[in-house]
Amino acid sequence: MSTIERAEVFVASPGRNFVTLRVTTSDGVTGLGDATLNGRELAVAAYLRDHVAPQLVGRDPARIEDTWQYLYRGAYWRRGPVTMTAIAAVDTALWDIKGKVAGLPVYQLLGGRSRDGVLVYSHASGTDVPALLDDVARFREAGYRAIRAQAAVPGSGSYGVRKGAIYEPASAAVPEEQLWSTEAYLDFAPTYLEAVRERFGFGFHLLHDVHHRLTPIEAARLGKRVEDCRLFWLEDPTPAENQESFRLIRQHTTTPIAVGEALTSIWDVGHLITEQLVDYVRTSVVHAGGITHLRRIFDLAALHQVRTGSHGATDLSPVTLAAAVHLDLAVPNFGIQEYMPHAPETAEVFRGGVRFADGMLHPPEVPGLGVEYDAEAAERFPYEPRSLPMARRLDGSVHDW
Ligand code: GCO
Ligand code: MG
Repeated sequence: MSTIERAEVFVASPGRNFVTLRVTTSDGVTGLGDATLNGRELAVAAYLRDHVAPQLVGRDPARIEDTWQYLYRGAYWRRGPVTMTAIAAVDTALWDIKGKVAGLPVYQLLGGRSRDGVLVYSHASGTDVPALLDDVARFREAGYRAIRAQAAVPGSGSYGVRKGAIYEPASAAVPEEQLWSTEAYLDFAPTYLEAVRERFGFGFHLLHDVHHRLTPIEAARLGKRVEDCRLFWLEDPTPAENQESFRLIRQHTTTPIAVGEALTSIWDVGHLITEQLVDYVRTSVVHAGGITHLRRIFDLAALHQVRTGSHGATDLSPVTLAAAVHLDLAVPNFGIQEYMPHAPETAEVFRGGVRFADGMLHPPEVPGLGVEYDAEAAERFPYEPRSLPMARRLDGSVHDW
């Protein structure tokens, strides 16, 4: 029997920080898993190195479900982003190994294709409305069929607006403090979403991310106000610790709602799904326990007419993106996949990966996930401490970023 011989953890910053797990079997087969938790990278690296890797050695790499249960139930302590990201990395690496051993791309192991390609959306943004409109035009020309639009709120801070070519919110070792005014945002955001529809029409999907900034009643007001923009979704309108709070938004608007990029388990989204309080679930391979657990969430969602819309910002590595596309291709209730191209340096370390064409992503047609890690090249990009920003209201109190 083949056994797990090594589980190595790499931390490097090719364009941004990534934590990567590489599992090697006694037959010399390797599998990769992404373990990146933005701004908390070293916590997951230590969890993997100190607690998980020693328990993997000698185990059967083919027993994916059993390993998931062993790491989840066997640890006694449950859920949470650090634990679930570490479990995700192991799970993803084992799916990669299973695909390589079988000689099949991972989507074939998940039931095969349900569609020809994976519809993606990318991020258009601007420091003002004209800059946003130029950016939307650029994404339209590049062939995107779905575009998220964000503009900086005048006189108040923002989120989701690119500073350079790549969107990268983790800006400094100590969190940068940004200002926030809900009133200014609620007055301004609908005007630029309307400006996008006025200039470019309705021949593509338009999305918008609220980034947990509103209360349920404020979110209800926004959703109602932008109904004529026919958004594909309004994302994270309010924090989701209290899943029941989405019912109030639902009662007031037909604008579809997406939630889940910061949630890590089926229990964090179960009520949202079974009560049909959202339309899209945004949990990801890397932060929600790997392919095994995400598939479980997506299957629950399918029973309740909730579609998928996984997180795919640049802090999710090319390994996660590939794993996401394999799963997106297979599940019946796929909705859309977030996609932001990585920095050029990222491709010097992560070789291979997904292919973009005509607004869709396609998986690598090779055994496994189709991404390899160049550990030697990674040494040229040492880890840099970076945190996500935080937000304060105009009176100085802390708000949700
Ligand atoms: C998105 C997200 C990101 C996150 C980031 C956090 O919708 O893509 O909101 O911009 O803030 O990925 O790590
Ligand atoms: Mg988001």
